[in-house]
Amino acid sequence: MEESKIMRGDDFGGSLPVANVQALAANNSLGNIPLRYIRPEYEHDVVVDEDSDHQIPVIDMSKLVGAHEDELAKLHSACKYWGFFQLINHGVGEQVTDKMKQDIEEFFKLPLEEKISYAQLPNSVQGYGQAFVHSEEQKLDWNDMLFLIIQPIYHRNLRFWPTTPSSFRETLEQYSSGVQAVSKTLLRMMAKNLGLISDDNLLSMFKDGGQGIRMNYYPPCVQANKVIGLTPHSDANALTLLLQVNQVQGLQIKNDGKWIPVKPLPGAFTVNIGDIIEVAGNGEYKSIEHRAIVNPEKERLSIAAFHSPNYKAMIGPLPELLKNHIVGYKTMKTYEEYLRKSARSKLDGKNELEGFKL
Ligand SMILES: O=C(O)CCC(=O)C(=O)O
Repeated sequence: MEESKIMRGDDFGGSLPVANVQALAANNSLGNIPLRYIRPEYEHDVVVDEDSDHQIPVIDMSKLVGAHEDELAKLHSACKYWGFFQLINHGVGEQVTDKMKQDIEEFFKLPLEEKISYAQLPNSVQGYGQAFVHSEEQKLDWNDMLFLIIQPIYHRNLRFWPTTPSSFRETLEQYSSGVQAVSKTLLRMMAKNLGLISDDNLLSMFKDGGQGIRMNYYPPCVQANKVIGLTPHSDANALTLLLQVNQVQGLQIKNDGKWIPVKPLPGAFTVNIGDIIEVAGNGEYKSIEHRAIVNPEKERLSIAAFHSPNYKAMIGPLPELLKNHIVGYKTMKTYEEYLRKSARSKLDGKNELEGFKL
């Protein structure tokens, strides 16, 4: 019994049930936003002009695969100095990404009664709802989401997989295998760039690794500058591939103490380094805080695909990288332990990873 619960990712701590934000926004044209969504703590944050040249690097995957040394060097610098980049020519077909966008837009348009048939259950991280809510006092994000574990297959719980639109499951299946292949290739390139003699030293951690997909819906908010779509956080996984679904921007990343708005290129994935790569690389690559803001007039949707090591893998700085360096991080006995801890905490910048720094 206990084993099967763990196998389905069902006892990661879940999230307390809170109001559906899409319904709240639909009934709230006057801007009377409940206090739990008002976030004065972000009021004085410095945000760089979105037309500034200070933008995350763009990496061309077709050149990486073609072993262009310049592009590999560009990737290394993007991972080292930014922890974020846009990936173009990644090889996931437009018909796959477009269908994924279309199906998730259709899902979020369904009546609330239909969507909540896929609602999270107590103690489950999967399903439709809101994540990382652990106390009645906690401030809330202006966001609803559908989170599904895709890999390894025995962690799936089809109970939470929408059947409307009817193509949803097949579309998600195709999309998830596309982005997983991209993430594997990127990890291989990163292993090379980190100077690992064999990429297997990094990739062995990812055998039967995890993939979770979080589909975000940010309704418009008349007091958009007072709420936050997604609290600043770093990702507790290895590598995230984000697809912006509609034309509304909202992702911001922290760089040098300021927030930089990301302007996604058509068809590109926005890729970011997660905590696990920061630890395995002994800090050479950094996982970066990011957040999502809300638009006053338009809804915004995004799809984040999180790629992680095997739940049973031991995670620490790779010994091969330590020859002339001081060990910067503690070793996690298993990745699962780290994941459980972060799933049971509210989002809070890079706080979870701080506890592993030496
Ligand atoms: O919606 C976005 O742009 C960010 C999504 C994200 O960071 C997440 O789902 O963890």
